[in-house]
Amino acid sequence: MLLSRTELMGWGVAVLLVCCMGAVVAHGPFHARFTANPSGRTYTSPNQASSHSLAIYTAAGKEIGRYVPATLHVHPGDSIVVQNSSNAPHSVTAKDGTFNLRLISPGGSATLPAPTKKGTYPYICIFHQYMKGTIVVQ
Ligand SMILES: [Cu+2]
Repeated sequence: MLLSRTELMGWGVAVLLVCCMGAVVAHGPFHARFTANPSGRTYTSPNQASSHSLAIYTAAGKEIGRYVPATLHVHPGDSIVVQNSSNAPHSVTAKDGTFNLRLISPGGSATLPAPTKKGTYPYICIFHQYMKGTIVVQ
């Protein structure tokens, strides 16, 4: 059967699309996610870094925000996902300079690697210095 030029182009585009999708499935992030843990171990075993959540909410009756939980306990090298659920930009800035998430937009999030050294790390928001929290690495 003879195909018109338009039909040939249509087939060409279709084949190209299928190839691209194949490449994404075989080599893309989805594939990596399913094969990164072939041993079947869970991500919560004690030797692996775990993830913690730190939220920033608008404080009731106040204009800006507060960290929840105010004191977060983690292990060295864990990751801390900071979700800004308030109405203003904030930072998570260690008083001793160990870490500094400079700016998290309202509705945005950012990941802070926990310090590798055990200790107590008080932090503030550089925009609203009365906002205080503490990360305890133990
Ligand atoms: Cu702030």
